[in-house]
Amino acid sequence: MATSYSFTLMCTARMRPRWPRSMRRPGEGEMRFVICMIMICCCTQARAEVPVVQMRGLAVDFSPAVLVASPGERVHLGMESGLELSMAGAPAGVREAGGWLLQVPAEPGLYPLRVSGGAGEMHINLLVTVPATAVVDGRLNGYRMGPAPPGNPRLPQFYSPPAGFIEVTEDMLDLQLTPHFQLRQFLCKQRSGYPKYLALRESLLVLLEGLLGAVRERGYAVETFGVISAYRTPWYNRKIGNVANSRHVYGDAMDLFVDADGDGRMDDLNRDGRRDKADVELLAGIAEAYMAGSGEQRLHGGVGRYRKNARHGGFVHVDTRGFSARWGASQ
Ligand SMILES: [Ca+2]
Ligand SMILES: [Ca+2]
Repeated sequence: MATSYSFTLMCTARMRPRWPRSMRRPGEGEMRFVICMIMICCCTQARAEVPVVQMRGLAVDFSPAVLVASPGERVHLGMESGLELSMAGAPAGVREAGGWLLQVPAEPGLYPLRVSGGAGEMHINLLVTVPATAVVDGRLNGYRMGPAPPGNPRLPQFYSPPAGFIEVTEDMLDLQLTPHFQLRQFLCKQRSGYPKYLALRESLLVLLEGLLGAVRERGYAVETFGVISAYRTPWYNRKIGNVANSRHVYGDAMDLFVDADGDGRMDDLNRDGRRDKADVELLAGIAEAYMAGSGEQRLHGGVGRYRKNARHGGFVHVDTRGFSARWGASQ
Protein backbone atom coordinates (compact mmCIF):
# COMPACT_ATOMS: atom_id res chain seq x y z
CA MET A 1 0.00 0.00 0.00
CA ALA A 2 1.12 3.54 -0.60
CA THR A 3 1.74 6.05 2.15
CA SER A 4 -0.41 9.07 2.82
CA TYR A 5 0.52 12.62 1.89
CA SER A 6 -0.53 15.97 3.29
CA PHE A 7 -4.02 16.93 2.36
CA THR A 8 -3.03 20.33 1.06
CA LEU A 9 -6.44 21.00 -0.43
CA MET A 10 -7.89 21.63 2.99
CA CYS A 11 -4.91 23.68 4.10
CA THR A 12 -5.39 26.39 1.53
CA ALA A 13 -7.03 29.13 3.55
CA ARG A 14 -8.76 30.79 0.61
CA MET A 15 -10.36 27.58 -0.50
CA ARG A 16 -13.89 26.96 0.67
CA PRO A 17 -15.01 23.34 0.43
CA ARG A 18 -18.73 22.74 0.11
CA TRP A 19 -20.76 21.61 3.06
CA PRO A 20 -23.89 19.48 2.84
CA ARG A 21 -27.03 21.60 2.99
CA SER A 22 -28.25 19.55 5.92
CA MET A 23 -25.36 20.90 8.00
CA ARG A 24 -24.85 24.39 9.33
CA ARG A 25 -21.99 26.14 7.53
CA PRO A 26 -19.20 26.93 10.01
CA GLY A 27 -18.24 30.51 10.77
CA GLU A 28 -14.83 31.98 9.88
CA GLY A 29 -13.35 31.26 13.31
CA GLU A 30 -14.65 27.74 13.30
CA MET A 31 -13.37 27.25 9.74
CA ARG A 32 -9.86 28.32 10.76
CA PHE A 33 -10.03 25.87 13.67
CA VAL A 34 -11.16 23.07 11.37
CA ILE A 35 -8.35 23.81 8.89
CA CYS A 36 -5.78 23.86 11.71
CA MET A 37 -7.04 20.56 13.07
CA ILE A 38 -6.87 19.00 9.61
CA MET A 39 -3.29 20.24 9.19
CA ILE A 40 -2.35 18.70 12.55
CA CYS A 41 -4.03 15.43 11.60
CA CYS A 42 -2.30 15.40 8.22
CA CYS A 43 1.09 16.00 9.81
CA THR A 44 0.65 13.32 12.46
CA GLN A 45 -0.70 10.83 9.92
CA ALA A 46 1.72 11.64 7.13
CA ARG A 47 2.99 8.07 7.05
CA ALA A 48 -0.35 6.35 7.63
CA GLU A 49 -1.35 3.48 5.38
CA VAL A 50 -3.71 4.29 2.54
CA PRO A 51 -6.47 1.76 1.96
CA VAL A 52 -7.16 0.53 -1.56
CA VAL A 53 -10.41 1.94 -2.95
CA GLN A 54 -11.95 0.77 -6.21
CA MET A 55 -13.18 3.83 -8.11
CA ARG A 56 -14.90 3.37 -11.46
CA GLY A 57 -13.21 0.01 -11.85
CA LEU A 58 -9.70 1.22 -11.00
CA ALA A 59 -7.73 0.40 -7.87
CA VAL A 60 -6.58 3.62 -6.19
CA ASP A 61 -4.03 3.44 -3.36
CA PHE A 62 -2.84 7.03 -2.99
CA SER A 63 -4.14 10.00 -1.08
CA PRO A 64 -5.45 12.52 -1.91
CA ALA A 65 -7.33 11.01 -4.81
CA VAL A 66 -10.03 12.37 -7.15
CA LEU A 67 -13.52 11.32 -8.06
CA VAL A 68 -15.29 13.25 -10.81
CA ALA A 69 -19.07 12.80 -10.75
CA SER A 70 -22.31 14.23 -12.07
CA PRO A 71 -24.80 15.97 -9.75
CA GLY A 72 -27.00 13.46 -7.95
CA GLU A 73 -25.10 10.47 -9.32
CA ARG A 74 -24.68 7.35 -7.21
CA VAL A 75 -21.20 5.87 -7.37
CA HIS A 76 -20.04 2.54 -5.95
CA LEU A 77 -16.71 2.79 -4.14
CA GLY A 78 -15.26 -0.63 -3.48
CA MET A 79 -13.42 -1.06 -0.20
CA GLU A 80 -12.90 -3.47 2.65
CA SER A 81 -15.68 -3.94 5.14
CA GLY A 82 -15.03 -1.89 8.26
CA LEU A 83 -14.01 1.21 6.33
CA GLU A 84 -16.21 4.30 6.55
CA LEU A 85 -17.00 6.83 3.82
CA SER A 86 -17.77 10.28 5.19
CA MET A 87 -18.25 13.90 4.18
CA ALA A 88 -17.84 16.63 6.79
CA GLY A 89 -18.05 14.00 9.53
CA ALA A 90 -21.31 12.42 8.34
CA PRO A 91 -21.84 9.26 6.26
CA ALA A 92 -21.58 10.11 2.54
CA GLY A 93 -23.89 7.34 1.38
CA VAL A 94 -24.89 3.85 2.41
CA ARG A 95 -22.99 0.64 2.84
CA GLU A 96 -23.56 -2.01 0.22
CA ALA A 97 -21.92 -5.26 -0.81
CA GLY A 98 -18.21 -4.71 -1.35
CA GLY A 99 -18.10 -1.10 -0.23
CA TRP A 100 -20.20 2.04 -0.19
CA LEU A 101 -22.76 3.62 -2.49
CA LEU A 102 -21.83 7.30 -2.56
CA GLN A 103 -24.69 9.75 -2.95
CA VAL A 104 -23.21 12.63 -4.94
CA PRO A 105 -24.56 16.08 -3.98
CA ALA A 106 -26.90 17.83 -6.38
CA GLU A 107 -24.82 21.03 -6.61
CA PRO A 108 -21.58 21.25 -8.63
CA GLY A 109 -18.47 21.97 -6.59
CA LEU A 110 -15.70 20.49 -4.49
CA TYR A 111 -16.62 18.13 -1.67
CA PRO A 112 -13.90 16.56 0.50
CA LEU A 113 -14.54 12.89 1.27
CA ARG A 114 -12.73 10.69 3.76
CA VAL A 115 -12.30 6.94 3.82
CA SER A 116 -11.24 5.87 7.28
CA GLY A 117 -11.10 2.93 9.63
CA GLY A 118 -8.53 0.32 10.38
CA ALA A 119 -4.93 1.45 10.11
CA GLY A 120 -5.23 4.24 7.61
CA GLU A 121 -7.29 6.71 5.64
CA MET A 122 -7.74 8.23 2.22
CA HIS A 123 -8.88 11.72 1.29
CA ILE A 124 -10.87 12.02 -1.92
CA ASN A 125 -11.58 15.29 -3.70
CA LEU A 126 -15.08 14.76 -5.02
CA LEU A 127 -15.49 17.16 -7.93
CA VAL A 128 -19.12 17.46 -8.96
CA THR A 129 -19.34 18.72 -12.52
CA VAL A 130 -21.54 21.17 -14.36
CA PRO A 131 -23.50 19.06 -16.88
CA ALA A 132 -22.41 19.32 -20.50
CA THR A 133 -26.01 20.20 -21.35
CA ALA A 134 -25.28 23.63 -19.84
CA VAL A 135 -23.03 24.44 -22.80
CA VAL A 136 -25.00 26.81 -25.03
CA ASP A 137 -23.75 27.97 -28.42
CA GLY A 138 -20.30 26.63 -27.61
CA ARG A 139 -19.95 28.53 -24.34
CA LEU A 140 -20.29 27.56 -20.72
CA ASN A 141 -20.90 30.46 -18.38
CA GLY A 142 -19.02 32.65 -20.87
CA TYR A 143 -16.07 30.25 -21.22
CA ARG A 144 -15.46 29.23 -24.80
CA MET A 145 -15.85 25.46 -25.18
CA GLY A 146 -16.67 24.91 -28.84
CA PRO A 147 -18.68 21.94 -30.12
CA ALA A 148 -18.78 18.58 -28.36
CA PRO A 149 -16.17 16.06 -29.56
CA PRO A 150 -17.40 14.15 -32.63
CA GLY A 151 -16.93 10.70 -31.09
CA ASN A 152 -16.13 7.55 -33.04
CA PRO A 153 -19.08 5.44 -34.30
CA ARG A 154 -16.81 2.41 -34.70
CA LEU A 155 -15.58 2.60 -31.10
CA PRO A 156 -18.32 4.43 -29.21
CA GLN A 157 -17.38 2.84 -25.89
CA PHE A 158 -14.01 4.61 -25.99
CA TYR A 159 -15.20 7.96 -27.29
CA SER A 160 -18.08 9.08 -25.11
CA PRO A 161 -17.94 12.87 -24.78
CA PRO A 162 -17.49 14.36 -21.30
CA ALA A 163 -20.78 14.28 -19.36
CA GLY A 164 -19.78 17.39 -17.45
CA PHE A 165 -17.07 19.88 -16.67
CA ILE A 166 -15.32 20.85 -13.44
CA GLU A 167 -15.81 24.53 -12.67
CA VAL A 168 -12.41 25.97 -11.75
CA THR A 169 -12.02 29.23 -9.87
CA GLU A 170 -8.67 30.94 -9.41
CA ASP A 171 -8.33 29.88 -5.78
CA MET A 172 -8.52 26.21 -6.84
CA LEU A 173 -5.35 26.24 -8.95
CA ASP A 174 -3.15 24.80 -6.18
CA LEU A 175 -5.65 22.08 -5.34
CA GLN A 176 -3.68 18.89 -4.83
CA LEU A 177 -5.57 16.35 -6.90
CA THR A 178 -3.18 13.50 -6.14
CA PRO A 179 0.11 13.33 -4.21
CA HIS A 180 2.08 14.71 -7.18
CA PHE A 181 -0.35 16.63 -9.39
CA GLN A 182 -2.21 19.90 -8.93
CA LEU A 183 -5.33 21.11 -10.67
CA ARG A 184 -3.45 23.89 -12.50
CA GLN A 185 -1.50 21.29 -14.49
CA PHE A 186 -4.65 20.09 -16.26
CA LEU A 187 -6.30 23.33 -17.36
CA CYS A 188 -6.65 24.28 -20.99
CA LYS A 189 -4.16 26.99 -21.96
CA GLN A 190 -6.64 29.20 -23.78
CA ARG A 191 -6.73 32.74 -22.48
CA SER A 192 -9.77 33.67 -20.41
CA GLY A 193 -10.90 34.87 -17.03
CA TYR A 194 -12.44 32.67 -14.35
CA PRO A 195 -14.25 30.42 -13.93
CA LYS A 196 -12.70 28.06 -16.41
CA TYR A 197 -14.00 24.57 -17.13
CA LEU A 198 -12.18 21.27 -17.28
CA ALA A 199 -12.90 17.71 -18.39
CA LEU A 200 -10.87 15.18 -16.42
CA ARG A 201 -10.96 11.40 -16.10
CA GLU A 202 -9.78 9.56 -13.03
CA SER A 203 -7.93 7.03 -15.18
CA LEU A 204 -5.48 9.74 -16.30
CA LEU A 205 -4.62 10.56 -12.70
CA VAL A 206 -4.06 6.89 -11.85
CA LEU A 207 -1.83 6.55 -14.91
CA LEU A 208 0.17 9.67 -14.04
CA GLU A 209 0.81 8.63 -10.45
CA GLY A 210 1.91 5.17 -11.59
CA LEU A 211 4.06 6.51 -14.42
CA LEU A 212 5.73 9.07 -12.17
CA GLY A 213 6.50 6.26 -9.72
CA ALA A 214 8.09 4.25 -12.54
CA VAL A 215 10.18 7.27 -13.57
CA ARG A 216 11.34 7.85 -10.01
CA GLU A 217 12.26 4.18 -9.66
CA ARG A 218 14.60 4.70 -12.61
CA GLY A 219 16.47 7.29 -10.56
CA TYR A 220 14.99 10.55 -11.81
CA ALA A 221 14.25 12.68 -8.76
CA VAL A 222 11.11 14.54 -9.84
CA GLU A 223 8.06 15.48 -7.78
CA THR A 224 5.82 15.83 -10.81
CA PHE A 225 5.96 16.06 -14.61
CA GLY A 226 6.48 19.14 -16.69
CA VAL A 227 3.31 19.69 -18.73
CA ILE A 228 2.97 20.90 -22.30
CA SER A 229 -0.79 20.32 -22.50
CA ALA A 230 -3.52 18.34 -20.74
CA TYR A 231 -7.20 19.21 -21.22
CA ARG A 232 -8.09 21.21 -24.31
CA THR A 233 -11.49 22.59 -25.05
CA PRO A 234 -12.62 21.55 -28.53
CA TRP A 235 -12.43 25.24 -29.47
CA TYR A 236 -8.77 25.56 -28.41
CA ASN A 237 -7.90 22.16 -29.83
CA ARG A 238 -9.13 23.23 -33.25
CA LYS A 239 -7.43 26.62 -32.93
CA ILE A 240 -4.01 24.97 -32.56
CA GLY A 241 -4.71 22.71 -35.52
CA ASN A 242 -5.19 19.38 -33.78
CA VAL A 243 -7.51 16.60 -34.91
CA ALA A 244 -11.07 16.90 -33.57
CA ASN A 245 -10.95 13.55 -31.76
CA SER A 246 -7.73 14.24 -29.90
CA ARG A 247 -7.83 12.57 -26.49
CA HIS A 248 -7.07 15.96 -24.99
CA VAL A 249 -10.70 17.01 -25.55
CA TYR A 250 -11.87 13.87 -23.71
CA GLY A 251 -9.92 14.77 -20.57
CA ASP A 252 -7.66 11.74 -20.38
CA ALA A 253 -4.45 12.92 -22.08
CA MET A 254 -1.31 14.77 -21.10
CA ASP A 255 1.81 15.84 -23.01
CA LEU A 256 4.59 15.64 -20.45
CA PHE A 257 8.32 15.64 -19.89
CA VAL A 258 10.81 15.07 -17.08
CA ASP A 259 12.25 18.32 -15.78
CA ALA A 260 14.31 17.70 -12.66
CA ASP A 261 16.52 20.72 -13.35
CA GLY A 262 13.48 23.01 -13.65
CA ASP A 263 14.40 24.74 -16.90
CA GLY A 264 11.03 23.99 -18.50
CA ARG A 265 12.42 21.53 -21.05
CA MET A 266 13.06 17.80 -21.21
CA ASP A 267 16.13 16.73 -19.24
CA ASP A 268 19.08 14.75 -20.56
CA LEU A 269 17.62 11.49 -19.28
CA ASN A 270 20.24 9.15 -20.74
CA ARG A 271 23.03 11.47 -19.61
CA ASP A 272 24.81 11.55 -22.97
CA GLY A 273 25.24 15.31 -22.95
CA ARG A 274 22.45 15.90 -25.46
CA ARG A 275 18.75 16.54 -25.06
CA ASP A 276 17.21 14.97 -28.09
CA LYS A 277 15.00 12.20 -29.44
CA ALA A 278 16.89 9.57 -27.41
CA ASP A 279 15.60 11.16 -24.19
CA VAL A 280 12.05 11.24 -25.59
CA GLU A 281 12.41 7.59 -26.53
CA LEU A 282 13.62 6.67 -23.06
CA LEU A 283 10.58 8.29 -21.40
CA ALA A 284 8.18 6.81 -23.96
CA GLY A 285 9.66 3.38 -23.27
CA ILE A 286 9.01 3.78 -19.55
CA ALA A 287 5.40 4.76 -20.31
CA GLU A 288 4.86 1.77 -22.60
CA ALA A 289 6.38 -0.62 -20.07
CA TYR A 290 4.22 0.82 -17.29
CA MET A 291 1.00 0.50 -19.29
CA ALA A 292 1.83 -3.04 -20.36
CA GLY A 293 2.74 -4.09 -16.84
CA SER A 294 -0.11 -2.38 -15.02
CA GLY A 295 -2.57 -5.21 -15.57
CA GLU A 296 -5.30 -2.58 -16.03
CA GLN A 297 -6.88 -2.41 -19.46
CA ARG A 298 -8.23 1.03 -18.60
CA LEU A 299 -4.69 2.34 -18.23
CA HIS A 300 -3.80 1.25 -21.74
CA GLY A 301 -3.83 4.00 -24.30
CA GLY A 302 -1.78 6.26 -26.47
CA VAL A 303 1.95 6.94 -26.31
CA GLY A 304 3.23 9.55 -28.74
CA ARG A 305 6.81 10.73 -29.19
CA TYR A 306 7.52 14.36 -30.02
CA ARG A 307 10.98 15.72 -30.77
CA LYS A 308 12.06 19.13 -29.59
CA ASN A 309 11.45 22.13 -31.78
CA ALA A 310 11.73 25.90 -31.48
CA ARG A 311 8.72 26.13 -29.13
CA HIS A 312 9.36 23.28 -26.74
CA GLY A 313 11.75 20.53 -25.75
CA GLY A 314 10.84 16.98 -26.62
CA PHE A 315 7.88 15.43 -24.85
CA VAL A 316 5.73 12.33 -24.63
CA HIS A 317 1.97 12.15 -25.04
CA VAL A 318 0.12 9.66 -22.84
CA ASP A 319 -3.60 8.94 -22.63
CA THR A 320 -5.98 6.30 -21.28
CA ARG A 321 -8.24 5.78 -24.29
CA GLY A 322 -8.57 2.10 -23.37
CA PHE A 323 -6.69 0.57 -26.30
CA SER A 324 -3.13 0.82 -27.52
CA ALA A 325 -2.06 3.55 -29.97
CA ARG A 326 1.51 4.52 -30.84
CA TRP A 327 2.90 7.28 -33.00
CA GLY A 328 5.87 9.56 -33.43
CA ALA A 329 9.42 8.93 -34.42
CA SER A 330 11.46 6.49 -32.40
CA GLN A 331 15.16 5.85 -32.84
CA1 LIG B 1 14.83 20.30 -17.86
CA1 LIG C 1 20.27 12.73 -23.82
